[in-house]
Amino acid sequence: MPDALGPALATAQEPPGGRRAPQGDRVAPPSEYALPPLPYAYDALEPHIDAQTMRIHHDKHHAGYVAGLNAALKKLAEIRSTGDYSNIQQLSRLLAFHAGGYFNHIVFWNNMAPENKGGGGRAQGALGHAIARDFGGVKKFREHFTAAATSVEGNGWGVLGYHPALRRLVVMTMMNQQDLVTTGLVPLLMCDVWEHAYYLKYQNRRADYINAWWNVVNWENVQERYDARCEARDSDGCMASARNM
Ligand code: MN3
Repeated sequence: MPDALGPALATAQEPPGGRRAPQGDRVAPPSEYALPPLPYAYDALEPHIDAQTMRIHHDKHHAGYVAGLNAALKKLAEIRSTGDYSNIQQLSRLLAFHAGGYFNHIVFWNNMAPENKGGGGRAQGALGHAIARDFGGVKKFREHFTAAATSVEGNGWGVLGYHPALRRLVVMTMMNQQDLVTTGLVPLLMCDVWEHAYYLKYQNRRADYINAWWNVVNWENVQERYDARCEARDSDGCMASARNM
């Protein structure tokens, strides 16, 4: 075999997402997540949010989500090595819950600043323009967001987000904290596990369906989605700003 084909063959046999060198500004995840400090003093948001609330919220609740996220990731690594997936349902739920808690609060803390020292006022520039375009003005946006956030049943969040597929700002709510779609998750690979997606052929054997589905996953498309969607988001600052918070 000619030498010239060597590298091409090696590339073709490389597992998807495999041993390639880090590219561009993609940053490897930390081995353990840490609780970021508040970007201001505990009492900086007084009188609107009191210092004791901030102290407990950050030092106890947010810290708890960070610990939970690290514990879930560690446990998942363990079960991958043992191959015992009997707790996968609970661990998947815990990972989503604590990852949501970890990330949402980083956004939340950075979304706030002391009144008249960055807090208050209104959106300016391109964001202000987009709010006017997508909500009919700042007042309408504020009413909409307030009503939506107020209406959340039980624990949850109100969210203003940019939806990359809709290419517009949207207000969404989420119950609890693990519905990452509403905070801007960019889907790269999805498998429909509604019964309508497999029942006629596989009946109740969902695992058989998913095992078969892996044979038709278009990894080139998955990679293209990653490159296009995530790089585009980097260029408009969404992911870059999240990393820097
Ligand atoms: Mn909270």
